[in-house]
Amino acid sequence: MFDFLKRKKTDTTDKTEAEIPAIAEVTQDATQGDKPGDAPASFFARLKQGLAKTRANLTSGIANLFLGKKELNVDLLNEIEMLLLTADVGVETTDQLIKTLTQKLARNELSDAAAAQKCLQDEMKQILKPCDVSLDIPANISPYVILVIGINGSGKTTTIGKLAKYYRETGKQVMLAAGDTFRAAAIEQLQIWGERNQIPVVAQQPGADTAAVIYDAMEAAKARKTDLLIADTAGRLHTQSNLMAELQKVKRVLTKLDATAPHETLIVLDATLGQNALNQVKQFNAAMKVTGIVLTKLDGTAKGGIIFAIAKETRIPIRFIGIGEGINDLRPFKADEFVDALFSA
Ligand SMILES: Nc1nc2c(ncn2[C@@H]2O[C@H](COP(=O)(O)OP(=O)(O)O)[C@@H](O)[C@H]2O)c(=O)[nH]1
Ligand SMILES: [Mg+2]
Repeated sequence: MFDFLKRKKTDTTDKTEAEIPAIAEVTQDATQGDKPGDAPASFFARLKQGLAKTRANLTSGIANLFLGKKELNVDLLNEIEMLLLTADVGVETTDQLIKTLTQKLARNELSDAAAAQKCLQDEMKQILKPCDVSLDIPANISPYVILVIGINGSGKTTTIGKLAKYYRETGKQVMLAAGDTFRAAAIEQLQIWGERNQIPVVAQQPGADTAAVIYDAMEAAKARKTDLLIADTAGRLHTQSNLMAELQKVKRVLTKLDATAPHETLIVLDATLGQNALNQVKQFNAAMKVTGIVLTKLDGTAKGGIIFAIAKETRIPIRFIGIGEGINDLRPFKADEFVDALFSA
């Protein structure tokens, strides 16, 4: 699909599904990262490339609209509005953006198309800014517990692998808890990831009680004086009240060992789901008080505009964004960088 994905895929041909049959989705590359000397493109370039579909739809469309138009008028604004809605920016957020443009137009503050585009860009940054809050692990909480939630397939387990590596590189000692006991493959997926990266994984048999697994992991993390414990969970459909009950139970048992745990309840959302991703965060938040968001799969979608709707409607910090399956494809979210990549030619 994209060049950087193609390159990574061919790098993994010597060790693939045959060796790890239960978890075809985890490639060697996804768990181990780039080979030494395999200089990855800068993250901005990869972000830009990852956002290609959203950009083609949204910002290139807007740029084309502006191209050659000397006159900014209501018709033009209507067309911009359509493009924003198509990219899943959402009705509320689109209204705000169009309103600002309309007002500035009426006050003759937009001299030309370039000024209008700049205005739109600035306004989009303002919408994302409140959610640009990084997840730093304080030294005085040990273990710091990140509880990872979200529906099946959103990218939880993959994201946990990437996060473990990310935080280990910042000097933290990391432990993982295989709390998705619903499928055997989910436990193995996390264990294989841990083995390859020398990160301990606490796991029990499939079908074991999730809260018990995570409680055990917390005890082990305390005993070993681990800095960071990241707990995976099952993601059966959020409409099932038993899932919410299970997650609430996890929270309850954690507080027995540390009244302030979990310190971060991190939801992983699949950007390709567009508006549905927004609905998910609202529903999980109602039951679990979500404190952070990871938005994955921005590389595979033209619906990347959903990030604006999520930011405006939830105001929950967007901690990381995922733009591919490789280890280097998850990065802390930066509002300015995101909008610049979206508009960059
Ligand atoms: N293209 C792309 N794929 C991703 C990204 N994050 C995760 N995935 C893929 O999504 C699929 C489901 O991921 P998984 O971690 O098993 O989801 P879980 O069920 O929530 O644990 C896997 O094939 C991952 O490689 C991303 O940012 N971009
Ligand atoms: Mg999983």
